[in-house]
Amino acid sequence: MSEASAVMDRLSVKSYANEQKPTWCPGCGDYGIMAALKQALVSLGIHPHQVAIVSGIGCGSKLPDYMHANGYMGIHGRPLPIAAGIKLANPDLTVIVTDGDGDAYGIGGNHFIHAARRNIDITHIVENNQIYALTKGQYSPTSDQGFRTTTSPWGVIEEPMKPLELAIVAGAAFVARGAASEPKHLSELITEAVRHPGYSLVDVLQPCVSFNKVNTYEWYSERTYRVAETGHDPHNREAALAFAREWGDRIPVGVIFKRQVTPFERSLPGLVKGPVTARSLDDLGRDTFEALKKRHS
Ligand SMILES: Cc1ncc(C[n+]2csc(CCOP(=O)(O)OP(=O)(O)O)c2C)c(N)n1
Ligand code: SF4
Repeated sequence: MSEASAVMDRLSVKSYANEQKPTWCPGCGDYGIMAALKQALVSLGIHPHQVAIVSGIGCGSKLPDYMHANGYMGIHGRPLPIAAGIKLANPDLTVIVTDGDGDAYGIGGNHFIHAARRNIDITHIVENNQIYALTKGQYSPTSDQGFRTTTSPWGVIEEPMKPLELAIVAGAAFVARGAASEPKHLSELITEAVRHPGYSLVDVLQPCVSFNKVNTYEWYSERTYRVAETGHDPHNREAALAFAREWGDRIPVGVIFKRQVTPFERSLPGLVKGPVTARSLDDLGRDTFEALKKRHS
């Protein structure tokens, strides 16, 4: 074994470290999420060149910058379509999206629904702090009713979105919730999510210590309980929907729902012969290729 490949084989969380110093506030829940993600990738035996981490815009969306791996920061709300393109071009790559609740469920809400429906094999980790943090504390789609913020000085009027319920109803293959304060449990959830074929959502309770003084570490820990300890079978859709709707005094964490699907890319006729990036243009026939090029130029 060469020295280079021996180094490659010594996979540890340090393999994912880079020189960038996070600009996250001390105590931000995003640190725990990044630690959990690194640990999950190590547990899965995935090397930095075998993964692409895609994000949008927001505090949580800075994560790809802080990891030594392929990464792409897109525009606000658009990481899912970017991740879909990356996965379709490179089906062997592990593709992970990390973004905030505003990015995922607000401006990116339509992409969220269709990612769940389409079931391309990607894992979506939502850093859900129930606030728009990067833009300094406006209410988000998951902010609780009555929550006072800069854009809701008299309290949020509408009911919050229930992302787990929406993901299940839209067709997601795997739906889980974790907590940034429990990185070991969270890394187990991410590991299972990455292994599960199709679109996998891991919604994470992520305290924002600067702009959300209500949904704090204490607030979450007083309410969360492990759904596995209730004997829940995540294949039971009706039971899963009931857990997905539960929010308030008790908040379930763990694998809420899963079902077997054939990921979209495995049924795509254009990919039957393998990734297009790995095929010769001559596969198409030189005349057909030139005719297509002419027609579209
Ligand atoms: C098209 C567009 N609209 C609005 C913004 C401004 N903006 C930047 S981040 C952000 C919200 C971020 O909130 P969230 O996704 O919940 O992430 P967090 O910062 O809380 O991690 C907004 C509205 C933008 N950058 N682009
Ligand atoms: S503002 Fe909130 S979400 Fe952003 S880095 Fe600070 S604690 Fe984290």
